[in-house]
Amino acid sequence: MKPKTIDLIGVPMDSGKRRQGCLMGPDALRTAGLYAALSDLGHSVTDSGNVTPATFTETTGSHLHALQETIAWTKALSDRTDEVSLNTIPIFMGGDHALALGTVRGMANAAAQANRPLFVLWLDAHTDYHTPATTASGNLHGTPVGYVTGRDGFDSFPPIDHPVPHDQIAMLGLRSVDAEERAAIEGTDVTYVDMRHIDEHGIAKPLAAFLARVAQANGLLHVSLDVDFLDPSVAPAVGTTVPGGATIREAHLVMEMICDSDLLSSLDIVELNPFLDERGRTAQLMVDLAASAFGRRVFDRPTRAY
Ligand code: 6HN
Ligand code: MN
Ligand code: MN
Ligand code: MN
Repeated sequence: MKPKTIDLIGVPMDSGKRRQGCLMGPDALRTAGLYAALSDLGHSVTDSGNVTPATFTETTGSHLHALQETIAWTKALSDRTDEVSLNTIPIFMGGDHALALGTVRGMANAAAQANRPLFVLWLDAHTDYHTPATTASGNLHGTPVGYVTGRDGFDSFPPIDHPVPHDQIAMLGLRSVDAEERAAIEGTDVTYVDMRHIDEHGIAKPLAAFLARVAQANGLLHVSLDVDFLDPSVAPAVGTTVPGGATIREAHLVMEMICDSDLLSSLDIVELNPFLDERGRTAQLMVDLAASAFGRRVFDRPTRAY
């Protein structure tokens, strides 16, 4: 892979759900050596520090948790993402998955500016396709895909000027989908790949097909990596553990294929809760996965015939 310019952007956002701790995520990724892992691969890396939201006043009486704070973060993050040059690859170090309301909205604006389609690869146990009206938990980290596709009900959030078309989204790793999400998403062209499909057919096939579509369309590719994509036995530092997730090797293969495609334009690493980690192993795994997406290999070339 040719050397890239990478911008590490810390997003200590914790408002997307009630269980706290993701605000420590950016510093855990820094401590686990994200900067060095990427610069050792020959890339030009900058750590731009952390984003902060504007001040907000929380309203009470809503079934939505920390609504105003999440709106403030969404504004700050989409403004920050609007600014990124498409010659730079931002890595958003979360923070919980509600940060994707802002990062994907911002990338959709940047893509529209450049007259290119934005594709989104969602690596998650969950579809995160709720709206403020359908979420039973009231946790807005369950809503970013609903928001960026332009679903109704996000009234006080920044308007979605460039909705991401459903057929430009692929979800891998699904195994916990609420009834309302399922009913809504089944009628769309989202490529949703659940764990049963991965068990039966492998993870490479659906991913290769999606990456081929991105390349064909000269698209930008935003990847949103939720820690709970992985099985909790190997990635315990997350509040929303769901057994039966991707293995370490499946996750590395995904990242290696993303690297080979040379299509990656932005990356979220989300839901890392260092308070729940075991001796930093989840933070370390996330750093290693990021390194795989940027060219870390055992060998550069396949073995010769044997
Ligand atoms: N995530 N569907 C559940 C809810 O509360 O709406 C879980 C959401 C998980 C959110 O994966 O970032
Ligand atoms: Mn803007
Ligand atoms: Mn998620
Ligand atoms: Mn999840």
